[in-house]
Amino acid sequence: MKDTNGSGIVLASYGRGVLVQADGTTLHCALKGRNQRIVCGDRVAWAMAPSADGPCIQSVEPRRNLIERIDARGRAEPVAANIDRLAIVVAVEPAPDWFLVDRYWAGAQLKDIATALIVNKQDLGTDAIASQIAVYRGLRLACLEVASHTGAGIEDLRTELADGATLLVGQSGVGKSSIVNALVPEVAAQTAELTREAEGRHTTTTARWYRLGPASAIVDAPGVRDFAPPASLVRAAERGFIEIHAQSVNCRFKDCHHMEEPGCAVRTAVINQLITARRYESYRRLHRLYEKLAR
Ligand SMILES: Nc1nc2c(ncn2[C@@H]2O[C@H](COP(=O)(O)OP(=O)(O)O)[C@@H](O)[C@H]2O)c(=O)[nH]1
Ligand SMILES: [Mg+2]
Ligand SMILES: [Zn+2]
Repeated sequence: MKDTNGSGIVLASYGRGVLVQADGTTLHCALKGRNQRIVCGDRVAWAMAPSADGPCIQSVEPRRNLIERIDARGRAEPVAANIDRLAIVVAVEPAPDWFLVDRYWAGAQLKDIATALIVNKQDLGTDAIASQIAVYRGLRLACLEVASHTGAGIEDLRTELADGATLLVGQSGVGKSSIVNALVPEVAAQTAELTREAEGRHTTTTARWYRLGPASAIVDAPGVRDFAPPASLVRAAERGFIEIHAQSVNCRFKDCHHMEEPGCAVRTAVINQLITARRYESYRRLHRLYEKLAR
């Protein structure tokens, strides 16, 4: 007999329903109401609803965290829940937007999520970006070089991601989906098919959750450029920049924003090249963005 209820994890959300990985099977589940907002990574309970002609979501477990992106109108839009690690993907081609990398890292820091940098397309060489990668290594950010096309570094990456759920972010074209394909080819093909069926042609920006191992998963999240900061931290962008946060204890004013204030130890550190000017510029941009969001 077929199960009439159970629990599972949401692989993708497509507006009118969600794709759920239940025990040994994958189900399309309808949402209970219009206001039920469910994202990939959510743990849910489902049941066959007599009124509906298929399984329906009954409840959602409390989330450990929720990653939200900022949409074009400046509003927070949920992307994925229960994330343990952010993996920022870059490549020599397309040329990296380092401000974007800094904002991703800062967004993760503000949510207490571990971060790693994946340098993909190693087969094309990495000379053009080596100096910037050295900056991140110097700041103790884990950096892994891989090539999803040749398989180079993929087994090391698998080991690195063996625990918990990792959210992949990065510019379009850096190879996020190719990395998922290199790690879990069968799962990737199956999930793509199942979500295509349900989504139709329109949605290309839905995050998708792929099981990696018994206790791990990888989430491909296209179209994420800025994370919504936790409201409580809107005025503390500096916590996303470890080297700026470290210098801030020496600023004259305790609530220094490191913008124009006199006696700012952060600006002195930039002049003395203890903080790279580019990272400081990233901080200033993020600070302005958060101020705009707070208004
Ligand atoms: N040379 C090279 N190209 C790659 C590699 N990984 C992905 N690509 C190419 O980069 C392009 C974008 O890949 P895709 O996975 O769609 O990127 P996404 O937009 O980040 O998901 C495609 O043309 C891939 O074939 C790699 O390791 N080496
Ligand atoms: Mg993709
Ligand atoms: Zn300061």
